[in-house]
Amino acid sequence: MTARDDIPVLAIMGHPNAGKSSVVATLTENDRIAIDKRAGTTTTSDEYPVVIDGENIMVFIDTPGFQNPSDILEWFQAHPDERDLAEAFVAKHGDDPLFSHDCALLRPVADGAGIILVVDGSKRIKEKDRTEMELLRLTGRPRMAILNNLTNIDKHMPAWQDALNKSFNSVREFNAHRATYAERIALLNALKTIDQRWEPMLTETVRAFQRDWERRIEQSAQTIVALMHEALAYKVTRIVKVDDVDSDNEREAIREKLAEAFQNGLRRMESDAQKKIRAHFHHNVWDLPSDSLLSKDLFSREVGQALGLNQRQMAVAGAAAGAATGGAIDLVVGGISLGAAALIGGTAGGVLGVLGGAALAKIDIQRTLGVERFTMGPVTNPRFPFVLLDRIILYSARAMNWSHGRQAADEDSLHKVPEKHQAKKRGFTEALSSEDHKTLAKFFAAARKGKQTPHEERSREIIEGILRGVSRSDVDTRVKL
Ligand SMILES: Nc1nc2c(ncn2[C@@H]2O[C@H](COP(=O)(O)OP(=O)(O)OP(=O)(O)O)[C@@H](O)[C@H]2O)c(=O)[nH]1
Ligand SMILES: [Mg+2]
Repeated sequence: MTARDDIPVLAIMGHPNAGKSSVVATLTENDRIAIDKRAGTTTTSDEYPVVIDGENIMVFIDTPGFQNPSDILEWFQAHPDERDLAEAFVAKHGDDPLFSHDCALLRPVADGAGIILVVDGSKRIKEKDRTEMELLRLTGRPRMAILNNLTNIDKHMPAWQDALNKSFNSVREFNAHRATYAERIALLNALKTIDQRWEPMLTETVRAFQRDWERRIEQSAQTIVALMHEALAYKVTRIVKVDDVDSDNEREAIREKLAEAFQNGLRRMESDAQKKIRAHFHHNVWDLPSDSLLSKDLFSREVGQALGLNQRQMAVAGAAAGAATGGAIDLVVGGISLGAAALIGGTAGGVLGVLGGAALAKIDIQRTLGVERFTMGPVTNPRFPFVLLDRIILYSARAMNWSHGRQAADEDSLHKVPEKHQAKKRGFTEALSSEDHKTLAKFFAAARKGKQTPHEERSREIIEGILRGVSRSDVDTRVKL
């Protein structure tokens, strides 16, 4: 069997700059692999295992591009009696500095790896390509070809399909920059067909991938539920000597600072949860364009308008969760009457977008023993939790669907959503049933009071359901990222 210790080993081969390292990075979810627009980036054959539960379940070997494929092919053709041409070639030339590049390239194959040839399907086929295909065919190893369409020119694709079909057991289109989880699984499944003997082993590998993905979804849903708990029960307190607040201006300044601290606390919680989600999906490189909804302030108008429930949905969900979350806002707190603007604090303009005019939380002022105790929180605004939830799901969708081979590349950016599509897109929570809205609203209401509720379990399931939907290939969430 052409595998090491019963796990599949595949060498990724092809022209310099065909996108080999990008394919390896995407398949192994490793965004630290060197990828560059200049040819000749990879100079040695490097192994990248896929590790699940501390165990290697599969190995990909990134190789340098072919330099002199015709030399290798000539040697292969001149030695028709060799049983294993790659092995024989390396055995013969391993010590010869003139062939060091060719040997670096062929060694993984000589050692038994299967082959994935990566070609740039947007370019015309050249003689050198045919030479590479033929020499890989002659190795006799199980082999698949990947058409990685680098520039979206597809007029050459049929010719590639024809040529590759003659020498490869399987030919697939796979875009290293756009591939989703579902497409990665489809590719692994297709690898089963390149050699029947690999089937049982690959079936196990695919299962391990699926289990791991499912676990990440569960972990992410847990991270999200924990964020909702923390954010909704959050309070900030400032204690000030009565003598230091002897004017309305001073009191107002304290309220503003408190509101600012409250918002910052929520921003920090969101960002901590984002870091966790990023880690669940193995992202180290993380660059967002400035026009992404994820780059905007949590309390900005854009975020408030794009995410969360609409007014009608909000009314239904709020009613189900009781008056506490239904939007009834007690403007008289601690005996001091406060206008809505005062409740919101100094950044009223920004906050209004998210909150639809209602305060984020109440400020309570208590006077005892010569001090005034200003407390803001917990969140009373009924819309805010839905906005926060939508945004962390949006973040998760990006983490789940952003391929690791893409790294920070932003050509043909999916972020630049044309205006005409923007209005049609709905937030994730908006698309749920009103039953689910009610369940979530009840969970949020309990979380505000720091209480447990059976609605939490169901809410976690709802969130898991959304995340599962996001990683299905037939759901195009990318436009929203
Ligand atoms: N648009 C687009 N660009 C891609 C895709 N795959 C790779 N690239 C780009 O193509 C260039 C070369 O990618 P690499 O993965 O470094 O190619 P390579 O075959 O490993 O190159 P060498 O190591 O130099 O042989 C980089 O600029 C990548 O960002 C793709 O699917 N779409
Ligand atoms: Mg490379």
